[in-house]
Amino acid sequence: MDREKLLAAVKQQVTDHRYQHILGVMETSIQLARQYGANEKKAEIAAILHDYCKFWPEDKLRKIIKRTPQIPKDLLDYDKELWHAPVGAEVAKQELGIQDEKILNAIRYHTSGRERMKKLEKVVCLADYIEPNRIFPGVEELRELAKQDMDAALIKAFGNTITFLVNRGKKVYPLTVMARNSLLSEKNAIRRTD
Ligand code: DGI
Ligand code: FE
Ligand code: FE
Repeated sequence: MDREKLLAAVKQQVTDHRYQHILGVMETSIQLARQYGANEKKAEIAAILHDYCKFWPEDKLRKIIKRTPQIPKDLLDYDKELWHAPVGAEVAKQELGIQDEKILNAIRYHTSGRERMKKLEKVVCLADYIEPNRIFPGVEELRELAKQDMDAALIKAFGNTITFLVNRGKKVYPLTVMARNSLLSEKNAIRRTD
């Protein structure tokens, strides 16, 4: 499917407000992909589809997680806000014909992150935090950092999310902690070879 068809398909799944967010993530993903050398076309497709299942009922998401061998079951023990990402990747593959594993992984990990994230995954995950419609304390700082250093911006973004969850007494999904640790290790490795 081309961009227009995918956009039309997504529009039917989400609210107008969420659709504006998706257009913002799409534009920001293309910019970040261009700046940091990821595939712009793949970034665009992953961004368009990243929140496809955002408003699917909790029960429907739970059922798909339970019956899909590729989706880790431990997700069910964590915040349901995490669920739309891996389910979105599955639906993109089964219903929208997306075969490219890099695109599917960018959708799959856009919320949780993961260890050793690929460039396309970083692009969509960071774009999701900083797209122009996002308003939260510290977003301007993240936008500035994203222009200088994508990894540093993601470390800050995951740090903010982890702090937010801890301050509310909520669990943190291990992949998010691993994503941040892994980005910090990548940075240290670069510094050690200086
Ligand atoms: O779908 P969006 O609202 O555009 O953004 P998202 O997919 O990044 O966000 C989902 C929400 O998930 C975010 O507000 C924080 C929440 N959340 C709950 N538990 C976790 C979590 N996010 C991460 N990264 N890790 C968690 O363990
Ligand atoms: Fe999302
Ligand atoms: Fe999003």
